[in-house]
Amino acid sequence: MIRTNPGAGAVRMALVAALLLATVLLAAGRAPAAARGLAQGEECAADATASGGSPAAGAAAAASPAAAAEAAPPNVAFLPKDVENPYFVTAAGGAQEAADEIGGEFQQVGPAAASASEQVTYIQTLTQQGVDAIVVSANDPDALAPSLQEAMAQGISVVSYDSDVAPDARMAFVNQADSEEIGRSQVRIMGRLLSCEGEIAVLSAASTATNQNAWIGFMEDELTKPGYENLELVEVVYGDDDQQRSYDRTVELLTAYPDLAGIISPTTVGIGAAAQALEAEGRGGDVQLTGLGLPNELRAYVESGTIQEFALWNPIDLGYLAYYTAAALVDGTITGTAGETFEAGRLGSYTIGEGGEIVLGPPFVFTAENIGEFDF
Ligand code: RAM
Repeated sequence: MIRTNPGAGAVRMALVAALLLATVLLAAGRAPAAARGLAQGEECAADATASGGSPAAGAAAAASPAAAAEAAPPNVAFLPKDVENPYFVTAAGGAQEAADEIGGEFQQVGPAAASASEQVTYIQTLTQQGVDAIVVSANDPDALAPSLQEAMAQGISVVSYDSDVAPDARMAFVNQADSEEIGRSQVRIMGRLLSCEGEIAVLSAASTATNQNAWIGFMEDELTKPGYENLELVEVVYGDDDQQRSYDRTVELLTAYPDLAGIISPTTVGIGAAAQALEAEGRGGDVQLTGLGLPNELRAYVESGTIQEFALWNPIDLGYLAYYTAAALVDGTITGTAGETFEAGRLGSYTIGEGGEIVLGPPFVFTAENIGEFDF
């Protein structure tokens, strides 16, 4: 369920509050987080399917020589949403790894805070420098389009990764996982944690972020399915992938919705800040928190019980695949047309899908049981 009308929502809020109060009284106190929710495999909506795959799985793929390795080494520039975000720092490690394999050049440039207008300036500078390829994660799909189109007109190959730009402003989009699967699985996790009942909020990144907005769209759609009648999305707030702003938005949510039962934060910066805020406010494990985060940043919150489950993919592999995609465009192995295939080093062969999209793999759910296996 999605709250659209604040008036009607207030009535529902009172009902949910009464229900929650009754639950609390019955339980004679707050139930320990681990005791709440449906078991793994049980879902709110009957048609839900489980997420699969492991983010480490790609590393085991047989190494095969990349077609790009035989051409002149490419000069590729990555332009993430912001260069301070640990997610993009991690992805850059994979891009550097690919560059080293191919013998190409790699640089990562970009704003210190998520800003579309600053990204435009970087695109213009990279165009003047005449790099072979720009690989960009967009803070805004449309604001970046004219400068990227200009770059392509100058012969530069443009790839989006993580957060897409308008389709006519790039040649290919390297998506970390299927957007629909990411969005729906976030709601499924929260539904399981809350036994399909309670008020939830979303703490997102920038309000113009292509990837988060696509995921939130699928979250909202998932919530309209039978089974989610009592799971109510009360508000979507934006922390702009800024630690302090995300922390403040979390505290504001707790004040605005005293009965808030859960927060979904589909951004690595947001979920970490929300976990910190929940613990500081004494609400860790009481308000359920899930989202998309880096295991190394969330380990302590999983151990303390503030986060039971969260999802992600391997960002190192994302950077690695995006570099190989750029190299394949530069050497002419691909043009970005659906059906074309190319080799991406240790990740193996990839085929370009509809709309020029290349999907790294399925999202993976991290829990207390498996988080120790991951180091990124
Ligand atoms: C943040 C960024 C990025 C997103 C991850 C999950 O680091 O917003 O775009 O993919 O979270």
